[in-house]
Amino acid sequence: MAVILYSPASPYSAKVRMAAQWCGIDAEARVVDTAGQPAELITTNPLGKIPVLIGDDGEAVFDSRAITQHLNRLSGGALYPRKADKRLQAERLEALADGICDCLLAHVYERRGRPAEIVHQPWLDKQWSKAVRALDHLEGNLPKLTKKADGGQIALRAALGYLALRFEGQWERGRPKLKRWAKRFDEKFPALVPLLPHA
Ligand SMILES: N[C@@H](CCC(=O)N[C@@H](CS)C(=O)NCC(=O)O)C(=O)O
Repeated sequence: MAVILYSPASPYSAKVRMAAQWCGIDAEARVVDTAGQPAELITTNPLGKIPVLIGDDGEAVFDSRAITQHLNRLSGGALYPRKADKRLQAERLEALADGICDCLLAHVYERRGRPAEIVHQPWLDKQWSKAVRALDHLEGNLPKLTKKADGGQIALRAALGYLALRFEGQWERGRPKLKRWAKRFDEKFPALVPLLPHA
């Protein structure tokens, strides 16, 4: 059986686990502690980052967008629309959602990884301002929730899950549509909810 190396709080991991579930692809989800850079992680992804998908044949796939494309191929196209314009929309939404996560992670790592006296506030502000701009863009250009989930919608839901986990109370005000969008996603796709980022 395939294996996904992941951590419960990781938004990119949540995205690929949700995507695998959506595609009907069985994979053993195995928690790894990236801080320890265990052999299982660095031998499959020299960057020491999660998620990593290890196939039945032992072949490792990373990063999360390579994994979602791989899952799409394995499932015969369950994750991205076939029509080029719709597919581009889904892939762009996924890039935006992952980009929000990149900024949020940079913010979290700056605070977690540095002694408090050398945390660089302008760097935190810059990362947060990018996330804010992207969230405002989404509030004004809400992605359509289609009957079938796609890689873009799943990535956005995972990113909003990460915001709820690490930035609770800091992003919701002024973005009621985005909040409602997450609720509607959960109602439509309840099987994916347990895979959202959690502590
Ligand atoms: N672009 C990568 C980002 C992966 C990433 O940054 N994962 C974080 C966890 S959410 C990680 O492994 N951090 C540990 C590290 O950078 O050493 C992807 O989409 O998979």
